Amino acid sequence: QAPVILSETLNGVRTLTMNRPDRLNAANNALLLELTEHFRQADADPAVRVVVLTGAGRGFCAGQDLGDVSGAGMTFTEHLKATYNPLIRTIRGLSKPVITAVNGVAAGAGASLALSGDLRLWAQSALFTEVFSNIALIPDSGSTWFLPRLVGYSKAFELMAFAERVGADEGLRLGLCEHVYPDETFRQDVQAYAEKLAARPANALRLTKEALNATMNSSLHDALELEAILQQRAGDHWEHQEGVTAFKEKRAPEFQKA
Ligand code: T3D
Repeated sequence: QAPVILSETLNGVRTLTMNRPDRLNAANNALLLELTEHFRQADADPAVRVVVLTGAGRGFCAGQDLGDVSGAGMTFTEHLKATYNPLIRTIRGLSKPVITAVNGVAAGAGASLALSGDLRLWAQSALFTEVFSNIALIPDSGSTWFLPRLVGYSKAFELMAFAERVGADEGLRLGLCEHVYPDETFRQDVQAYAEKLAARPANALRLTKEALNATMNSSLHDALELEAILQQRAGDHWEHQEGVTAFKEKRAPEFQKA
């Protein structure tokens, strides 16, 4: 049987591919648990500087596998707490940047996954839909947190209430993704972008993520306090010295040392 998650690493970029293409990579328990484990492994592996999440075939992820709603006899609450919630927390808490590379349809919890990346890259044929209300469920796996922060409360509610389908051009306009690339070159474009990110200072980006995630819920006062603490940790790191030295020597900094 084919693995539900494919993993490959190239030039510091680990690409995790959800691999149930005949179901548009709809998520069953095996996919969710294995994906979480792959993210944890990538976090612990010093060879990995950036993680990319994408889907095999024409879909990114069609959300919960509807042949297996709420997963093997669990209540919805139990299921979310055992599978989706740890996955989303792991992605957002990862000490390395995560790129969600949305190659096709991202529906339901698949839309939440698409939003969960630090950076979101879409193929021209990407399609985003908070499809939950079509089956009279509420958006989960972080959508109620991510989406209003990107598009505002009322637009988020509209997308959720009507399960509207958002294509790449509108997704870019709404800020659901940072860049859209042609389908034909999508994988190469994502890899090139990820390699550029991998060349940035890893320690500083880890601390930047920590600060950004904390500020999502904090006051300006708290954000300033935390910045002051994390800046010390960035400034004490060799990367900072390299950046300053490179500036003075009028050369590009080298952050990606073996
Ligand atoms: O605890 C809990 O369990 C609650 C958690 C809930 C989280 C959620 O994600 S709820 C939302 C679940 N997802 C959906 O409701 C999406 C259902 N799918 C669709 O609406 C459409 O398939 C899409 C909009 C995603 C794509 O449409 P289209 O026309 O491009 O493709 P299609 O023909 O509908 O689908 C292709 C195949 O994938 C098809 O199988 P077939 O006929 O070729 O054998 C279809 O049944 C299958 N598929 C698509 N989505 C799912 C799925 N199979 C199982 N589960 C799916 N979610």
